[in-house]
Amino acid sequence: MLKTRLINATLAACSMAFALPSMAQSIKWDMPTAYPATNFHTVNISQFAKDVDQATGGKLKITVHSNASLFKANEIKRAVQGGQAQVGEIILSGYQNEWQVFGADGLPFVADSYEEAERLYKAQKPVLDRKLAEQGLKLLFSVPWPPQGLYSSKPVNSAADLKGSKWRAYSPATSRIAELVGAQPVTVQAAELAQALATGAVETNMTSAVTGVDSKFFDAGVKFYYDMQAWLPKNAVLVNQAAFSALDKAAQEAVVKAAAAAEARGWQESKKVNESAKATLQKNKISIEAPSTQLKADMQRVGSSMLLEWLSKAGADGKEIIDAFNKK
Ligand code: PCA
Repeated sequence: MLKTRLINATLAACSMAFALPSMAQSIKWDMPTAYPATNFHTVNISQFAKDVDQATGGKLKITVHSNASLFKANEIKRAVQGGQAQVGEIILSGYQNEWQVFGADGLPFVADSYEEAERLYKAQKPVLDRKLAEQGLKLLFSVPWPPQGLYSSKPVNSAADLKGSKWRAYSPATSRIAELVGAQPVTVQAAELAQALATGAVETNMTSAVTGVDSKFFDAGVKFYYDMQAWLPKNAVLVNQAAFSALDKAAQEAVVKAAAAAEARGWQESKKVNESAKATLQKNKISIEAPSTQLKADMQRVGSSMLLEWLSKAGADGKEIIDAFNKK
């Protein structure tokens, strides 16, 4: 009798010892991003983290590390793959050298409106999912940057005006544009762009209106924004598959649901912020202009040769995407 009571008491104590910490403990994920806390992508991601916290009753806490503070832009994917971070945001086209398909949305004038970007995403998604699964990763959501235009401190009327300029690149494709127009490509992540412009390490670059505002291009002598609407590169939030699988079913569902909401919200925000950012550039004396016929034709020629190069490197995966995209 005494023995039974003792055993019961011991068992109870044991189960308490195991139960208590797991009740009190929440799972903590780190989430590196390469963009400033006020950028619309980061605001969207912070809302995603909040939604997950709420839906799981605080069981899954995601800490967002913005502005490349935890890992540099080009290190984030490897960090999530290796489990140093459980979840993170990358710019897909930044990783084109690893696998061509990542760069499908970084090709000039292939998908150059929100509507086309959405169709390209649909065509790209199954191929991306396949590859990421092989890498132990899962795509949670993807949101485009606003259309990419050309910034310069001097007027640019044709590609010839870009010759020899120090051209900032954020991806293999933006480097390739520089090579094709005879500029000098320098890779600079967004978090270091303001400084690179201010010191003269960078003179020209293609990015969105919103990055021009984030990095205060107007304070660094940039005077012109040619609204070329050349492509809409996407950011993607990736989760380490093993970290995701370790969650209980309810938490997994909460993450997937919050991700779907973040994706829908992000696409809407991207459109909105493009308009407000252009207004801010203008207010700060950056002249927003349509590209000249010559500049447009020159850049379209650059785009056509880049598409051919890409198709030859991207093989069957690339063909699958472009065929699906062209089907409408
Ligand atoms: N801003 C990011 C990527 C594309 C964009 O619009 C950047 O300039 O790094």
